[in-house]
Amino acid sequence: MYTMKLLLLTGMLVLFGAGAALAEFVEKRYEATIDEDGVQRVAMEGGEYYFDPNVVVVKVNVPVELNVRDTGGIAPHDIVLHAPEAGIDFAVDYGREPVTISFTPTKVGEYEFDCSKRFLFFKSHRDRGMHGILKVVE
Ligand SMILES: [Cu+2]
Repeated sequence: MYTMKLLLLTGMLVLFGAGAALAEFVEKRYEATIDEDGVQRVAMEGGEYYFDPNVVVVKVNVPVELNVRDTGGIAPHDIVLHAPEAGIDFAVDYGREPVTISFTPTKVGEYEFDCSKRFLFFKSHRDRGMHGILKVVE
């Protein structure tokens, strides 16, 4: 009986460990360049359950166009970033067709974005790995 309990406990620990490993944050970094028309364009994919890139570096006081699209999973996704003090404030749904989000960051700093979706009582998309950082630099 003791052995059974031990096996059960070990199994649960292994499952828990696998779940934690899935949510591990692996950095996919993109440093935006400024196009001839003075806009920094970033193409981003959001899917189950990641953003690619998930670390985006942009210059302060230069307009940004963030093009976000889904890769075609079943779950709907959005991208949310609330930093009005830095001129960045959006919450946008997107699908397979890319959606363009335009803003001009006005303050150097690191701003977190994520997907706010959650299905019923399951873990939120954020907890499953759908989050990232917008780094605004000089
Ligand atoms: Cu999502």
